[in-house]
Amino acid sequence: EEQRSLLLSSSSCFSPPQGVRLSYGTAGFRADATLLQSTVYRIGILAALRALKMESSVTGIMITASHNKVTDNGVKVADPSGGMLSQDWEPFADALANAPTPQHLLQLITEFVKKEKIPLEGVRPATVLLGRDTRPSGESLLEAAKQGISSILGVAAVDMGIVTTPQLHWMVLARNKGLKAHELDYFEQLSSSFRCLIDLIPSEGRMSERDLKLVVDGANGVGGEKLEVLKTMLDNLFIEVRNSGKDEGVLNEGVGADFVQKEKVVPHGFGSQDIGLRCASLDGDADRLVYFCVPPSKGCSNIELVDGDKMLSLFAIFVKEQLHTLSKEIGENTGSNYQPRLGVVQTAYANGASTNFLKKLQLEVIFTPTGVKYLHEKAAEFDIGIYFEANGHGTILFSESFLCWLEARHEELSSASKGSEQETAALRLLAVSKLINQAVGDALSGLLLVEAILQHMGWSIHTWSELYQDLPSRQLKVKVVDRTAVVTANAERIVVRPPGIQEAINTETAKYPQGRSFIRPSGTEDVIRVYAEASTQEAADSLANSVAILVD
Ligand code: NG1
Ligand code: ZN
Repeated sequence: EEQRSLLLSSSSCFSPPQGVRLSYGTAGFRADATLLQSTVYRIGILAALRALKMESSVTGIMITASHNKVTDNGVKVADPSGGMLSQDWEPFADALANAPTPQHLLQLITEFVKKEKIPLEGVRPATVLLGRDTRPSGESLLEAAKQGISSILGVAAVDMGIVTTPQLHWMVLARNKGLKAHELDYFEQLSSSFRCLIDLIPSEGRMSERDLKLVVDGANGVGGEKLEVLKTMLDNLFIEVRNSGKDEGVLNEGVGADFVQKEKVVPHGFGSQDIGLRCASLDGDADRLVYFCVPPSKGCSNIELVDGDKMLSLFAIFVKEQLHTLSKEIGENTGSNYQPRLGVVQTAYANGASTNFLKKLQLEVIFTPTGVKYLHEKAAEFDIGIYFEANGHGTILFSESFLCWLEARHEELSSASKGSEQETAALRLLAVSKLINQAVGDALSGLLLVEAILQHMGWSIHTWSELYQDLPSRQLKVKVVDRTAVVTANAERIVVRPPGIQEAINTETAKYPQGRSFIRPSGTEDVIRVYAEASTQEAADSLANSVAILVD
């Protein structure tokens, strides 16, 4: 009864916006910030219930609209695992967001609590961690989330302040493992595992000071701010942060990983003074990362882009090399028969050249639909699963059982053959598992891993970039009345509805050497996305255009 009246009174302060239907898409709810008060309040309730349902654990709420414009905002929930909200709760999120009145809302909650058997009374207190990016609207939305959380008895909200999306997910995971989970602990873990990887580099590989310089575009968001702190804890890497959000620049405007990857031009604040330097770009909430080089001459405006596919390739090469070393025999010791399963996960947007490259490395390549939650889920099926979206979101997942085995193997090796290449390889893999965020893709930890591997290999960004040549590609979007009319299969690579379209796409594609094209409804915008690649840019553009006409 107390619970009922608490919910009724708090929800009466948050009426949903008129005439808009919100849906929990691939990245939570996103909309113009002025429309989100009631949604965020209701997600506060959901995150609190989720924490109770999962045996009074810790869940999280992140308020961000990532790479979208500064006036937008959004909200997503982190599950106790640190990953995205379990997909079977998404319909409940939709229903909550769209409930027209407090009475409807209360009824929905009552039914859901009953159906899911969520313990409301006599339970251990649960916690929801709250974070937000630098958007001005974040402050009041965070208040709304707090109101939602505290309208569920037995659940406390803890405000982590302005953090990157991956930091918030990391904190949720760390808290549920019973570990220290403050921002300083995060920085400490990243910087110490980075140092460990650097210390394990064979001495002949050391780079010159100039090669240790990296210029980072912070998208005028939270990532730049955090990197300014993190970089002071690093030796052997000299980071200059631009677009850190401290000066004039606007969040994501002409800057950031999404802009750089889609437009293939240098972000604001970069220019001819950076020719020859290694540059990287974060997105607005620092869960995406791309690398790039400023073009050598004025006439050529296209940057040399090193995207998520190439990060995946770099990580895969390094991990594979360590696994190989680890499996080598040492003298009489036959090593171990255990063969860890390494797999890589991509989406249809992965450049075809990257998929070929990975297959040539004899890696198991799996495809999933767009959306981190799908990639993450697949990667978690391997002992070591590496996933990346072409746009720069990705990470490496290590299974618990593999890490246990690796710890034990390392113990064994360090007593039998300390300093052997096998022992060093085990140490490297352990360090990678600590450096790379196990909850979600993380631009800051990804960046440190890239830097450590480049130093290990003694590679410049060009050597890395030249692992393979990207096929020219083009992305278009087509506004449609009803994007749900397009239904896809086979990890979005085939259209099954409306009938006939796939055949027409096939006919167009067949006209182009190395042609590949697909369409899918966006999960975050009201559009159909068109993707095409072919052997030349002109061909990719022309294929994309003719497929777009089929959609219209
Ligand atoms: P949609 O709108 O479903 O294409 C976009 C990105 C995804 C992912 C989500 C969430 C592309 C083609 N799609 O999804 O990769 O990042 O946003 O932010 O980049
Ligand atoms: Zn993002």
